[in-house]
Order: sequence, then structure tokens, then C-alpha cells
Amino acid sequence: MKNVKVADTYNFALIGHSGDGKTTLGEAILHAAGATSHLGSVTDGTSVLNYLPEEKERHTTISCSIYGFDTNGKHVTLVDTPGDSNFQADGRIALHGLDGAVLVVNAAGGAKVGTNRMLTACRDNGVARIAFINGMDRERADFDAAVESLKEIGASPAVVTLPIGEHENFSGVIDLIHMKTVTADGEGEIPDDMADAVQAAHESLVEDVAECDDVLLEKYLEEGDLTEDELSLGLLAGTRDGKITPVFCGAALTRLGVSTLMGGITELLPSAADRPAWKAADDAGTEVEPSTEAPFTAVVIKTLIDRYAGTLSVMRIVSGTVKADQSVLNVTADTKERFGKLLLLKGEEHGDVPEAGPGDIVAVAKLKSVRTGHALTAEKGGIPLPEIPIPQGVISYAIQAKSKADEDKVYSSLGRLVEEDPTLRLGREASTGEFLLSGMGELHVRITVQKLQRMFGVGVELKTPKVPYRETITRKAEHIEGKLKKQTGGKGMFGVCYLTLEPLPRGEGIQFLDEIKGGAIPRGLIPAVEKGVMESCDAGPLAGYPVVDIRVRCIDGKHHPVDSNEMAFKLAASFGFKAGIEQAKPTILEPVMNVEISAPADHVGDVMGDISSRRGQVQSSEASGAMSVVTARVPMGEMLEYATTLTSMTGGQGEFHMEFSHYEEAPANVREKIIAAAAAAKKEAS
Ligand SMILES: Nc1nc2c(ncn2[C@@H]2O[C@H](COP(=O)(O)OP(=O)(O)OP(=O)(O)O)[C@@H](O)[C@H]2O)c(=O)[nH]1
Ligand SMILES: [Mg+2]
Repeated sequence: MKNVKVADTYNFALIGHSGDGKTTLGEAILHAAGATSHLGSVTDGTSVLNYLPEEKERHTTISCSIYGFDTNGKHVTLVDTPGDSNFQADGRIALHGLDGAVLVVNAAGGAKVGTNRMLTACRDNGVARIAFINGMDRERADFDAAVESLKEIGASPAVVTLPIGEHENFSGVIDLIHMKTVTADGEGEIPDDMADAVQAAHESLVEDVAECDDVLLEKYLEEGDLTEDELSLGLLAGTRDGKITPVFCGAALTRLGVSTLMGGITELLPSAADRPAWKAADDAGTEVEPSTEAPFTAVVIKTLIDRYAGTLSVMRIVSGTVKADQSVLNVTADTKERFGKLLLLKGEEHGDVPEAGPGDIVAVAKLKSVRTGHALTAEKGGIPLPEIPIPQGVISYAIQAKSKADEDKVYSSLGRLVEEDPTLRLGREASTGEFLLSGMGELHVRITVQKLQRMFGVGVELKTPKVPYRETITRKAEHIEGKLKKQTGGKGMFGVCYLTLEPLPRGEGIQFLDEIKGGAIPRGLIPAVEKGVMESCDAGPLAGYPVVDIRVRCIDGKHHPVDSNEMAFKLAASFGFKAGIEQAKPTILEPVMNVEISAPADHVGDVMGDISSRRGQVQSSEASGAMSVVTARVPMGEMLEYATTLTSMTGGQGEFHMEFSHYEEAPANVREKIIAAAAAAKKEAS
């Protein structure tokens, strides 16, 4: 890849809803580009992109697959992303390091929740996109309806290819940019019987492009047309600015339309040199140029555990040139790292390259401190990029090693899986001492357990999902005394503090204020008071959940010149806090989720009724193609086994995605249940 210029380096993702054909399209692209000698298939388990055993078994992508190849003098890295909401965050992270995306949409069904979510991720990160309406050979394919569905989600589609025939008669595409047909037999002239349709499509393309640019719009309104040059330049600018989504079409499975799409990828999506400038992690708006001469700058878009090479950190080089065995800085962790070989990924396979430059995506094995999202630079003069934000999973399961002897191995191996997939989290529930594994959804957690068994040979049992409840107070408790006095015999212990506890608005966390005047508590011992308060917040008085949204003011105190020490004040503070919280009318907060459900229109009534019975509030319900999308706010505790319910309610056609919205006070009957459950769990644990 050393011989390819930055302007000829392309990095794009295949994005969209689950099952719409991203991986199949990826295989078709790789094969057409000569990168693979065999055409891989998702259903046969021969896909080089869906190479994980869990992907082969389920015929779905669960983790981004990265494949670099050279074609026609260009170096291209294709990233196949998962469409399922359990795994889609992996693609959202990778998008931060890419320059363009192909939004894959099923011709039979149109844009869906997953399409919309990835379109939003592109917009948020300024990633240019083109769309591919896939499956034109499918029985229910409807090109116009699919384009309309893209309009409905605000993608501003501009049709640049038309299908020739549809369903089993789908035989190729008309390329409206180059005005030719492309079929299995090669390129050809536009047939007479399609001239009217082509003319109409060309006119709407001109109109769509004109609407992106004021100068073009004025010209169009005056003259009713644009020149070929104006059209192609306008289309290019509109695509790169993200104002327009050129729409291609075809069938990945039969490979029709794929070569035209590939032309679109390199003609319309930006190369590493043409993409919008990278912004540095400073407030000055510094831009990082993709120059081979500049100091090295990169961002880590993915971590992989490779069977042979160990943990691989996959990075997008933004600036500078890096060689194997070079030392770099991990700016995020503030450590120095030494690279070994630079690896070029081809799905599961990789080969090494001597050096890599701007626009290249390479992997490096066995780095100590580097994690997904981290920013790396040269040791001298490098400009760090901002760290990539990592979405955090919210569905937690208590886990237990199947065999007690495996316990240590379970936790260390899970630690490695969390390194590989940072949207997972491994934690401990203070109230019960149980280990918790959190992920984006039930399937995410279950697949992780499956990987744990396969990769590390240890089994884990998943217990009921846990809801991360919180405790807080509802009124002020003033001047509460916390006192420790043990001054009989031996070394004495003495400390007194007076605390005032006040409720804070949701999401404010814990605040500790030192308001001691005149040395009632010596300066050096105030941190001990704070520590006592903070540690007490770990487990609330009602059900042992962490205490949040509280301000604790230390307003007065007493000390003894000899017997006062850190331990005495820490304990005094915890006594004061415990007494105060009882008086401040504690309560329990429950997490409320933003839920997005997509279901066939005739099941929407059932879905909404069911949401209400789960104490949920429906926010909106909109038709999107043949499906309806319902958005609602529902307490997490009511949504734990929702996947099963939705499947049976919609005959397997429903899908949902949820993410954390906010905390709210749980109603009294729910609080009672939570308190009783915590008491029972504690009893069982003791
Ligand atoms: N008829 C037809 N089937 C297709 C086409 N493209 C993909 N499929 C089938 O659709 C199914 C899903 O395809 P995938 O390529 O795995 O879809 P995906 O978007 O990668 O799905 P996720 O990885 O779950 O997000 C497979 O059974 C494919 O064979 C197509 O153009 N025509
Ligand atoms: Mg896939």
C-alpha cells in the first residue's frame, strides 16, 4: 500500500439494518475487485467477512470485519458492520475512523430502524454516504418504495441508477451518471422502451442536485436544466457535504449492479485526501493534515483477539508515516508503546507491511495500554485526535462460573473480551457482591458467554438480568451529628462531624462540600470525612444500591488534639451520613429506557397496548415502509425479557432497540418489591 497515494486510498463501511445484505454485498465487492478468488456466501458459512464461528452459526455479523485490498491502482479498506442493534455500536465506533459509507437497504421492505440509526451515526460524524438498494431480485422488491422510505428518514436520496426489470426478471441497471446499461452481458446502450423512464429519472436527479446548492438552484430555476459538468460536480459536492445520498441499486446475491456501485464508491465517496479535515483534541480547532511527512497521528477503531497473534489494535492512520518496530505515544492513556509488525487485515487473515501512511488502516499486536477509541501520536510533535466515545451497554446479567475452580479464569478471560469489545462491561453489584456482565442487549451478553466458552474453554451461567437501581433522598436533613468517641483505655479515637444532606436534580451525582470554618475539623482530616461519605454512598439504606443525586455539606465538627485521626473521622462521617439519610426520606430510582420498536403495521396496536401494560409511555408511532416504528419510554425493569414477548407478538417480525434515557423515582409498589428482593438476595448470600 506504500505505493498508493493518499488521494487513492479509500476507507468505507457497509452499514444498514440487519439482514439487508451488507455482508453479501461485501463478498460481491471483494470478488469483483479480485481480492478473493472464491465468492463467499453468508448462508454457506464461506464468507470471509463473517468469519467468526458465532457468525457462521447464526448467519449474521456480530463484529466489524475489516478487509484491505488493492484494485485499479487504489487501496481500499472495506469495513462490514453488524446491523443487529446488539452489535451495531461496533460499527458506530469504527465510523469515526472512516471516510465514507454505503447504506445498504433491502428493496423488499425499505429503510428500517437500523438503517436510520446508522444514517444518524454518519451525520453525527460527518461521514459521506451513498445508498445501495439491494435484493432487486427478491419477490417483494419495490425500488420506488425503497427510495421513498429513504426520503422518509431524511436521507435526501438522489437516484443515480435505475433497475432493469424486477423480481426474477431483474437483469441489470441503468447508470444515469454515465448513461449506459450494465447487465450480466456487460455494458450497453439504453433500450428505447426505457427512454421515457430514464428521461424522467434524469430530470429528478438534476432537481435533487440543484437543491443542494444555491448557485445551481438559481441556474436550474432560470434554465430548467444543468450541464453535464454542473450535474456531476454538484452531485460530488452534495455527496461529500452529506447533503445528498446518491442511490444505486442491484442484487448482491446475483452481483448485478455491484460494479456500478463500486464505480460510485471511488467516484463519489471521498478518498482519505478529500474527506473533511480531522479536528484535533484541542479547543483551538486545529486541523490535522493527512500528510505523509507530518508527525504520526492515529486513532484506534477496533480491538480484535487473534488466535495466533494475540490482541490486535486496529488503527486508522490520520497523518504521518509509521514503520514496524517504531515507538509511539498513547495520548489517551499517557503511556509509551512500541509497535511490532504492521499488519494489513483481510478479514481473519493478515499479512505484514513495512510501513503505512495517512488513510491506511493497519493492526498492531500486543500493545499494553492501547484500547479501542484511544488516540496515538509520534513521540515528538504529534497532534492528538479526540478519543472516540464508546457507547455503553445497559443490560446487565449476574454471572457465575459453572465450575468454582474456573472462577479466576472466567473473570480474567471476560476481561480480555471486554478489551476486545468495549461496549461490554464487567462490574460488581455492591448490594449483593454478584459479578455483572453488561452489554447492549440480551443477545450481546449471550454471544459473549458463547465466545468465552469457545475461546477460553470456560463456562458461565447467566442469572436473571439485573437492573441498576439507584437510591437517593427526597428532602433535606440538617445538622446531623456523626460521632466516634472511644477514649477508654489504650489509644483513643475521637471525631465529630455535622453534616447537611440535600437532594440534587437527577443526573447530578454526589457532591461533597467542605464548609468548615475556624478549624473545627483540621484541614488534613477533611478528606477522611469525604471518604467516609463517598464510601457510604456505595450502598444505600433501602436495598443497597448506590446513592446518587445528593449534596453532602460538612458544616461543623469537633476534634481532639491527640485522639483524632483519619479513621476516626471517616467512621464519624459514615455514622453521620447513615443517620442523615434515614431522616432525608430515602427512595429508589429506576432507569427508564428509550425504546424503539419496529413491527408490521397490523401488530402495532398490540405492541402499544403491551408497552402501556409495562408502565411505558408511547412517544410516537410512525409508518416506515411496510413496518411501523413505535418509540416509547419504559422502565428498564419491565423490559428484561421483552425480546421473547415481541417475537411471539409479531410472529418473529418485530425488532427493538433500547438505550438508557434517565432515572426516575420508582412508584411505591415497585420500591417495595425491589427492597424485598434485595433483602432476600442478601439473606441467600450470607
Ligand atoms: N435474494 C437475495 N437475497 C439476498 C441478497 N443479498 C443478500 N441476500 C440474502 O439475505 C440474507 C442476509 O444477508 P447478509 O449479507 O447476511 O445481510 P447483512 O446485512 O450482512 O446482515 P447482518 O450481518 O445481520 O447485519 C442472506 O441469506 C443473503 O443470502 C440479494 O441481493 N438478493
Ligand atoms: Mg452482515
